[in-house]
Amino acid sequence: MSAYAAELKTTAKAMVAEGKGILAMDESNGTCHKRFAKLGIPQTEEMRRAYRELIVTTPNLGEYLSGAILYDETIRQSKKDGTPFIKIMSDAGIIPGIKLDAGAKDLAGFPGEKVTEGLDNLRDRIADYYQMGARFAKWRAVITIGDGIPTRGCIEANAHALARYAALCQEGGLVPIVEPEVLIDGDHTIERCYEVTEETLHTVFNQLYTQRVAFDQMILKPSMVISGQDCPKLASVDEVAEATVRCLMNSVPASVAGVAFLSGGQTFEQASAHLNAMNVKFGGIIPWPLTFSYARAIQQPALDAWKGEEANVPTAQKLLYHRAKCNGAARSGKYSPEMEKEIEPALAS
Ligand code: 5MM
Repeated sequence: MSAYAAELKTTAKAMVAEGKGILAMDESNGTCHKRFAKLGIPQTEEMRRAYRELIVTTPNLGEYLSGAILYDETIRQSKKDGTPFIKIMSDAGIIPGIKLDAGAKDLAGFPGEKVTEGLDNLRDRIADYYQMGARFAKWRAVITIGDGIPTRGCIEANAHALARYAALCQEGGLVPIVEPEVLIDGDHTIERCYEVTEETLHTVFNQLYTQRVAFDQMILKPSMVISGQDCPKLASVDEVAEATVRCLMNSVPASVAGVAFLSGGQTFEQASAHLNAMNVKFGGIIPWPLTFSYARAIQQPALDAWKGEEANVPTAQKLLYHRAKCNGAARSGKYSPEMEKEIEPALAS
């Protein structure tokens, strides 16, 4: 048992607190630059810092965010006046987390498939991040659906790495977010997504058990069971909610501290509606809190409005706060599409 077991349980519970969820703001520089490039924002360290300052200084964000996942560069950065981001977040009641994976790389011998790297030296990195103030971590594995894929080789390699990462996190005092993402890319049906997600989750939990990971001291960050984005027949909100909960019920141990979904390329309204439907329809029977750990589905409207201009910061912050609020409501089954109309008057004021 980890020397940190009691602290890990407390942190994990706080991460999935009622009405709150997690913001993923852990884009590596490459991903951040892709998003900046689309909007003509200069791809520099200072612009990355300014954007993350916009996020962490958004007033009252802690009302709806329990935590935020940072990137290595970001956890070391500060506001222009010198206040470290970690302090601003902690003062706002937002637990700092850190991305620990080194990205998904081609899996040797398995064309079209990836394995996530980053296990080398991980124990020492975890100790450093704990010292800096991080209290949870994230590792994302990527599973692609296509012709003849995913293979067992890919699913097992990723599940093993996720479990090794999670065990090291618990040893070092960080709650592991275990993120096996089944990509939305492709024309597959929701039924095919169900099969792949179920096989992936069974394999991941088998490996977590084998590596002696404590389920009540970890958070699962899965993708939803959803039609591929190019599928001719897209599943409805209720179908996604039903298939996702059925899949989790068949593969996730009841003692897992919480489930925080990724948005994976859904629109921000879809991401809120799907999470809400799961909590409304199944909140009474599921054993774990279901919340969000979205990146694009929270950040995108704010990034679009900011465009790299200081003058746009207040508008961007209102948009960010509003998306956090919508998803905080979805965490409790209290979101409605009507909430989307609240933002217009707020922007005018
Ligand atoms: C923020 O994006 C994360 C991946 O970053 P890199 O690819 O740059 O390492 C990603 O893991 C993210 O945290 C999750 O996929 C959730 O993001 P979405 O946008 O799918 O909600």
